[in-house]
Amino acid sequence: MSQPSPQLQDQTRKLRQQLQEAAHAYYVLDAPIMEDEVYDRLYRELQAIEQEYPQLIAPDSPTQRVGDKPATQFTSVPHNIPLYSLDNAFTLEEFAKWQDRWQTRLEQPITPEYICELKIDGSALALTYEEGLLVRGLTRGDGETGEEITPNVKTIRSIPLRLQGERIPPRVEVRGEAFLPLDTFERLNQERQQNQESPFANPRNAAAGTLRQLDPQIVAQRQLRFFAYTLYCPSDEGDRPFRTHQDALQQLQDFGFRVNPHRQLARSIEEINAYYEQWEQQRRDLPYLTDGVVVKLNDIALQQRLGFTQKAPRWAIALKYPAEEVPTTVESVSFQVGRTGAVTPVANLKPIQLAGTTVSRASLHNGDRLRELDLHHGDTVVVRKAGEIIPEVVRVLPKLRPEGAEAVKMPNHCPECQQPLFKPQDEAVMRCVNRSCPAILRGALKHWGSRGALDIDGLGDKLIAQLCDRRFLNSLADLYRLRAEDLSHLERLGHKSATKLVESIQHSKHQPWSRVLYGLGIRHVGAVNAQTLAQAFPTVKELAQARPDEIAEIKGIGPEIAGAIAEWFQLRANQDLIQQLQEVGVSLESHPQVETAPESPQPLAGQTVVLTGTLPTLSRTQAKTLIEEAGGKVTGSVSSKTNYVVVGENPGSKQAKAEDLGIPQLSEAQLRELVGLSPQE
Ligand code: 0OW
Repeated sequence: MSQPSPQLQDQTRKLRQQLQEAAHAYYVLDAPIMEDEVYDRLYRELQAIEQEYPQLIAPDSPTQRVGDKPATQFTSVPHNIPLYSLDNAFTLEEFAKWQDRWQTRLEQPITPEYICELKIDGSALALTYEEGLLVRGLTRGDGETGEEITPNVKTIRSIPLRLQGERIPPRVEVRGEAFLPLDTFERLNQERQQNQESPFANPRNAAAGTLRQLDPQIVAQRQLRFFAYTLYCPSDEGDRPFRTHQDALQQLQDFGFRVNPHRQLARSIEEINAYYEQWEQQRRDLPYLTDGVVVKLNDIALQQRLGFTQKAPRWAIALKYPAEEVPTTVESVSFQVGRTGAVTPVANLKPIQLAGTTVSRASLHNGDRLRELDLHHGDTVVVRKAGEIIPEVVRVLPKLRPEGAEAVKMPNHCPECQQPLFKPQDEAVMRCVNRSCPAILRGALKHWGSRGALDIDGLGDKLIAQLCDRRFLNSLADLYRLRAEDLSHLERLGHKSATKLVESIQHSKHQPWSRVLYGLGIRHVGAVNAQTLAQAFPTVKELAQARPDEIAEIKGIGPEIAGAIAEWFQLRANQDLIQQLQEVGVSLESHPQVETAPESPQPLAGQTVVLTGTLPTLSRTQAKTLIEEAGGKVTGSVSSKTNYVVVGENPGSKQAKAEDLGIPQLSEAQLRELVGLSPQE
């Protein structure tokens, strides 16, 4: 390896210094000192030198932030110092009680000095620095152990790779909140929806999900940010060598961390309340989500005297903002028909701002809910979004009902095909059962072409709607009769893309039998069950002729699913469909050499989910099936390995554990969203 000259070594050090200062100014101080293109040019210059002289690469070089190989998994590591959660107060009375609690632990009452901070709604991180260098980053996990995600943490520009300043202690532990700015969150969800991936429910889930990405390149694209709020400098004399929390925050800033600038001292409940109320409004202008304020005793010695309960410090409390509930009027109610024919009422609202997003529609779930609410046309309703992506109507304000308003009723006939609707006795949903209903056909085509099924590139929603509206398609089989010349005059589809689409459709004839089976959209037969069934019944004939009890014997397929499958094959319309698909050359049997697992990552691949409480429409079996079909695993207890907790009515202690561990919670509707089902399929 050729040796770099002393001049080159000096130039490289200066270049690195310049880039670090520019990045610090941009990502930590929010005060750029260099144009992006100048930064990029200097960055490439440094990259070129490091490529030629690898011995000049320093661990804190900006080029070392994004690793190139994805991890295969994360290891759980015990925290050097546990990460605590925070007790919550929702009213000033509760805050006063908290204050009394810690006051009574002291020999005599003191006049406290508090420090107030915004409570960032993100995902907590624990960082370890040795000799000033970032050596480890852990997720919060259960507070005792976290997952080691150092390569991902290094991609977060507002986290210094090396501590700045003089007299750096040998060991430094930093805690803070990683978060996604709201505009990044919105953009990310738009991308996900375009790629037919389920949107993140909220910025907190998005941050937690991003931090647990195996590939640091993906994490780097997400542009996570970080606010530090706790500093330990472990040494023989203890680990908090500063008198107040305010000094600690200043020291964090001097080390090069981003610390939330809206912190403020307070000496009375009135001052705390003023801060709480000020930010209840002002936080809407912030580029990140907050869900409350954190009030801490400023004096470190007092913090150490008071110590911790089993899960939280006695010297800090979170004053939470109520889940966002905003009134608005229902301008109209539309009835959506999903792929399975389920009819879902949706309220079209006068647009409102809700938890950082504009909301103009809210799901009314089903007919039972509609009757419960006793919704009338033009009603004023309260809409809530306590962290869910799907806002929901919480209650109606009947006193504001317009004179003579009509109650909103579920239609008796399908709004799409006018056929009568059915309400299966054990279900809350109304269903259209007309197989050639345009909505069902559109849903069936969308599902058939989706990534986990026949994976037909270019068969998007708009094109499907056009093809159905113009009667090009009356069944799935018609897809295989399409010719490029039929399509090229459709808007937004030139001859080239029409040819490509037809090729992609024709190619899909040879997809594995398990994908075809999944693509048929039989209730409860998702990608996982389709794999199992395709192995047990290698041809459609064998599956169609199998008795329910034979199907039920297959591992992982219960009697409920077996019944749904047998019923599906008994329907005349489905037998015709199978025959038509065979006529147009779609293979409905296993080809051993191509049988592969669905490449497209299933929405819950590798994720562990816990169910708690009674879900509005899904039984435990159904919910379990839904999760397993999406590649997830259902377990009985919440731990740091749990990725999601699905919360129904009267949830047990599992929900509290999830809160403690900062594990994202899902409503049933949200679970459906995550696995790509419409709210009522
Ligand atoms: N989310 C926050 C925040 C904060 C810690 C210190 C000891 C216990 C809590 O903005 N500003 N300050 C703290 O202080 N914690 C915060 O978030 C915590 C992390 C885990 C649960 C809460 O989200």
